[in-house]
Amino acid sequence: MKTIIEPFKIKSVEPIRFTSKEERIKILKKAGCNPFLIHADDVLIDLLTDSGTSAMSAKQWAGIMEGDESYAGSRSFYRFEEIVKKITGLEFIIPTHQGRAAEKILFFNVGGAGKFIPNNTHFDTTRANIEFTGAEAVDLLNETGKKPEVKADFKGDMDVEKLEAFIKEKGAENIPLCMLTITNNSGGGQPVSMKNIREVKAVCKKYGIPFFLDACRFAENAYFIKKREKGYENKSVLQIAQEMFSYADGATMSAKKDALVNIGGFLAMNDPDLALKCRNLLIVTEGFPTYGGLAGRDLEAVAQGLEEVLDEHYLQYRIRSVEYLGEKLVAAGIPIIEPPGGHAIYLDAKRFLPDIPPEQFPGQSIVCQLYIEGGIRAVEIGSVMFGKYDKSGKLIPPPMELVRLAIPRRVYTQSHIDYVIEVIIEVFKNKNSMKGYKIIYEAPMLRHFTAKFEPIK
Ligand code: P70
Repeated sequence: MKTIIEPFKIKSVEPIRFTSKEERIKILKKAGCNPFLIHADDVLIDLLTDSGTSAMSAKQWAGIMEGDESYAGSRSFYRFEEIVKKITGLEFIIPTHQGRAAEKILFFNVGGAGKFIPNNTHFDTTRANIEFTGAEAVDLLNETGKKPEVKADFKGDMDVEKLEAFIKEKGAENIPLCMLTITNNSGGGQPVSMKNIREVKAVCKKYGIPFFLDACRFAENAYFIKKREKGYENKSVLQIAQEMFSYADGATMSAKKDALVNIGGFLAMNDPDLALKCRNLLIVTEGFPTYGGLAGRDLEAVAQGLEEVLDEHYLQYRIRSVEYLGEKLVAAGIPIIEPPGGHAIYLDAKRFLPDIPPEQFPGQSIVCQLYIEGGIRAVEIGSVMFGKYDKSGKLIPPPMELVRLAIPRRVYTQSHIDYVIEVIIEVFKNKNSMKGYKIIYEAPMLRHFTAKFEPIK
């Protein structure tokens, strides 16, 4: 087979700024060793997130001009609503400015003290929005999904037996809804199988619990199903996505991922009473229900992006380019979550730096070194992002210590990725000189965004 190429040509370019290693050491120190606090102009290759960082297509930019900015009943809203309905089959489509706004509106209405929300793995904002209402966010990932070194097709699957046991233990009346995050971001961008979606739905149905998808990366998940699950090889990605959503009673989506836009999201559901409550809250906090905190042009770009993301040449290139990065790192002996996920490669910091314990944040150490060595910005997904403290103030670490290299959609070429590979190999070679870190400032919630660190002497 020939090389899988980028299925686009480049019409507009944006220069990136080169800095010296000495400059980067100073920049990082000034930013409290937290890449979230570095100016983007000081970053050479930005793999902080695949969220809101996509390159839009010429048609999306044309849509920006076409956008209808009417306050109520905008034409762009109806185009957006039509495509979201076509993909999800859901009845009530509520635009929001991004994923967490959809989460806030949903959980404000269904959450609260004494309630539990299960998921394969909640992402940070979902967990935070649930906990903010006093409810508990519970992760019920299958055991294989927690083992970075074990290769399996659907490491994002929920443990269905655990789900049923959990419902029996807590009582269905205390579980206002159950979620599945597709693909499972905190667990390595791993897909969820159609079989698992069906089984989770069956358990939810048995106990009368609504089932929601966190659908940020639904198209990437659908493509993995096409490639890996028997019976789906000849279906289109659209058909697979439609089947996935056919089991759902609702969905939240950050359009900043698989809708290929820089801002946007939605909340969708079939329950008219819940939709009414959500729309009423939307009006108070986000905007009128036909724009939900977005401009008409943003809705137009989302609608166009949702059409483009289902193109199988695009998805083949997308999944292959992430896999390419993963393959080269594995060949160099660098520990990553295998197999590669859909939107990112996750370095396994526990195996990368076995001598630095979770209390000294091995993932943060790698993140800092990648920046110093090559101007690459990555993000820690481990004890910094998900660590909790017990009553005595001791860290309770999450199951994995990871560093995520998220690949923005349609932004970097193969030579950018080759450079990233060279830098990671260089850092890995010199890993014995790397230090642990300590936190010198942290906020009470979502601390990773603003925390400050210092290397341990
Ligand atoms: C990411 C961003 C956002 C997200 C998600 C899932 C599965 C909901 C949301 C919220 C967040 C992030 C993390 C680190 C650095 C920068 C940004 N994920 N559900 O990169 O959506 O951001 O639109 O409110 O992944 O994974 P939104």
